[in-house]
Order: sequence, then C-alpha cells, then structure tokens
Amino acid sequence: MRDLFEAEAMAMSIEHPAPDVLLLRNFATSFREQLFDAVAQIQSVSPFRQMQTPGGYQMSVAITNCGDYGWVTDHQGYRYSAIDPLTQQSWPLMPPCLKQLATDSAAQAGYSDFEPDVCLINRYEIGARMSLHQDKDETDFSQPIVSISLGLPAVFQLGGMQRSDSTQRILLSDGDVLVWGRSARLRFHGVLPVKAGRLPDDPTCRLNLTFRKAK
Ligand code: MD3
Ligand code: FE
Repeated sequence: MRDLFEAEAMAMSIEHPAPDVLLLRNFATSFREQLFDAVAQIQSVSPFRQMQTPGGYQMSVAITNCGDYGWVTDHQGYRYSAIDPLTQQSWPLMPPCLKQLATDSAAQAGYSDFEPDVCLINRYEIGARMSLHQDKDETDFSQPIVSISLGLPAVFQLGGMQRSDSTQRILLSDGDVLVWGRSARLRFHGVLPVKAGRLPDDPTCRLNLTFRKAK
C-alpha cells in the first residue's frame, strides 16, 4: 500500500475561491509523470527561454509553448505567434493527453466546447515571480483558461478588474488544476516569488501549464 503521505497527497477536492474560478485540487496528480515527460519532449524542441517585456525587462519566468500558436513577448509587444522566434519553426504539437486533461477540466467547470490551440508553459526557478496582469491577448474572452501546477508550490494572487483592487492569496500545489472564465476571465492575477522546498527530495522549480484558445 502507498504510505499515508502519498495517499493524502492524492486526495482530490473541489474549491470555489471566487465566482467563475474553479480549483480542482490534485486533479492532475495521477498524470504528473505524463505531464513531466510531455514537458521534457516539448523543451527538447522549443527550449525554455526568458523573454523581454515590451518595456525592456527580462521576465524572471522562463517560458515555452506547444500547440498551433505560442505566447511571445519582445520589444514589439505581447502576442500569439505560430512560429517560435528562437527556432524559427512551428511550436511542438500539443500532446493529445494534455489537451484531453485540459478539455476534461474545462468540462467540469461547465465549458463543454473548449478547444485550446495554445499551451503556454511557465517555469519558475526559485525566486521567479509574475507581477499582476490580465490575460487579454486572446481573441475570444468567452473561452476559459485552464492552468495546471506542477513541482514547487506557489502563492497565487487573485485580484479584481482593476490593478489597484485588493488581492486574495491562493496556494497552488503540485497537481492542482484551476479553471477560470466568464466574470473571472479578465481579473488581474500574479504569482509571488517561488520559495525553495525544504526537503532533499523536493522539486527545484515550479511549472505551470496554461491552456488557452488564442485565435
Ligand atoms: C484565476 N500564469 O501565464 S495561472 C500566465 O501560475 C499566468 O504561471 C500563472 O498568469 C502561473 O498568464 C497563473 C492561474 C490563473 C491565471 C489567471 C487567472 C488563475 C486565474 C485569472 C482569473 C482567475
Ligand atoms: Fe496570466
């Protein structure tokens, strides 16, 4: 039998931290090996890289993508591109098992026709963070976004419709899936600096996969 800690870590539960935000705790836990293998395949074709913001700063988060398009940023701005600017090739295909996990999660939240064409993969090394922003580079805000967290935990900040609105903190841990849409789709959000794990076997970074319909 699995030990008690592992059994505990596997338990799935559903939370509603805010209207139109669904947190599916541990819903990706049984897929984590598949997810890590998929990320290894993807990064062997389109490596993680730290991109420049339009304002000239380097993001602390390293990113890559798979799917028909990828999210990119440089001095020209934020956008979706069918070509990886690093390789000058298409992004790797979105693995069907990942797409299935995303569409199943969206269906749990009532989005039965979610067809993601992008999976943006964020890698947070210790200390990496993402400042408050809105995800508004997609064409159709009636489509939700599905996020899967892997590796080190992080404190996620959920704000309101204005940058100055107060934020609530939500701990996102390995295996957690978050689905947000409708009234929550354009809420400001961010991630506080990721802290090192405390145990020798703890992961050394955090991965977040967001499935989006860009076009
Ligand atoms: C709930 N990524 O890539 S995903 C991003 O953990 C991004 O890497 C974060 O923000 C990460 O653009 C957060 C979870 C998330 C994102 C936006 C939300 C949850 C949300 C907006 C409203 C409600
Ligand atoms: Fe975002």
